[in-house]
Amino acid sequence: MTDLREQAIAILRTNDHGGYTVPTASGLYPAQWNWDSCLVALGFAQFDPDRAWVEIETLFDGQWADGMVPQISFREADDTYFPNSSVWQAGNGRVKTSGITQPPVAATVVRYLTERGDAPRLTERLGALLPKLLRYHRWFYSARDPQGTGLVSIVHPWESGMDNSPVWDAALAAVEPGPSVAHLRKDTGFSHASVRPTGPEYDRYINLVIGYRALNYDPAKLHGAAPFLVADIGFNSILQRANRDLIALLRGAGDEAGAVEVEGFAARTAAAIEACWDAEDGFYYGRDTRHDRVIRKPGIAGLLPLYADPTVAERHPALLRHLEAWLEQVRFGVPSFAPGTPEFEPRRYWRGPIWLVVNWMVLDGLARNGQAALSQRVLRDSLELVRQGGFGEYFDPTTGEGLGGNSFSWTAAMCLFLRSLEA
Ligand code: 9WN
Repeated sequence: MTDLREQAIAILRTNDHGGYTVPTASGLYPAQWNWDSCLVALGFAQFDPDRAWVEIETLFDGQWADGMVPQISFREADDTYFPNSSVWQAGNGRVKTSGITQPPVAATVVRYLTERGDAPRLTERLGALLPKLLRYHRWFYSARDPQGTGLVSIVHPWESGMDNSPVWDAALAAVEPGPSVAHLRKDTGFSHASVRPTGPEYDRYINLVIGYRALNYDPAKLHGAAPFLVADIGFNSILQRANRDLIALLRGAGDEAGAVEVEGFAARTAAAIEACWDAEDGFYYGRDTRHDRVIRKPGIAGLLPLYADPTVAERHPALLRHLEAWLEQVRFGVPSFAPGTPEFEPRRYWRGPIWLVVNWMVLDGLARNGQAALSQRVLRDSLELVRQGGFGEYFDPTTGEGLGGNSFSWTAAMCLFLRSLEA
């Protein structure tokens, strides 16, 4: 058997479709996905720094004129995916895309690549990307937080990256299902239906797309009209971390005005995330913006303020107790939803399984918060999962079995990247 590193590199090379990496070799996702690409760049950085930058540069070629960076850029035949480009009918004139976004990890990854300092033409490339990153962050605050609350809202569960998390159950149930799309689904031809989102969830996912398409994905209309409008704690934490990384990049490049502008965003978001702390439960919860209520569901997103802010553990040690209690109930960490709750399903997508990309955010946040032992525990579990379960899309926390798509790019990338963090 070849070494894990060699296997991971081979997966990224195979899934490299020329300047962008498809999420899996299986055909399940025949396009470029936003946060997949950014996180995959962390893997490429371990053996081909130039290729890591290319991944991000290609992603930003799909950026819209208003600054949004789409969830999906369709760059090849996409008939094995539903909803494909002919359903979305969106793009920027150069690239066909979906009409929504995904968790903004780009600035964080670009900072990492910049600090490594090992890519060719680094200053020139960073100079070209920085204005695009700044426009992306501005877009969030104007399009998705028009009232200036400090929390941006997502308009579709797909934007969270954690599609069928129990955190969305109530907000999604309030969305009209529209006609059944069971006969159009392609995902269940690649993965067993029992580990994918359900039929009623898919009907609503697509009905939201059809409604937004009718509005031309115009942000000025979407925020007011979106039947699903949620200020997710995970999404905002990822944005906040990216704000901090963007400030460092802008200041490093001598763009003081840009840095001060993003500091303004970050100050609002820091205060708003802190207001999401629930002292009674000792956990962070997001809000259903549309129905003006707290979403009291313990998803892994509630741990991500650790990734945004290195002072969280000191202020809220109760958050760490939650994580420890979760880890006691499973064989491997970190489950995507609290084990022991009625909603927890260890094999169904974002309702319990482990996703290594989120594990990285949790363990990175723990390390920055001075929690070395817990961080090492999550790091060890993550690498052990790949050793035992292979390069699946996600893993069952009770058995370690790899599930979903195979030869998965971000799992391979995390394997390479996390190995570089081992003590
Ligand atoms: C919709 C590509 C993407 C990931 C998401 C994951 C899944 C898509 C789908 O696959 O979502 O975006 O069709 O199921 O939930 O996080 O980016 O790997």
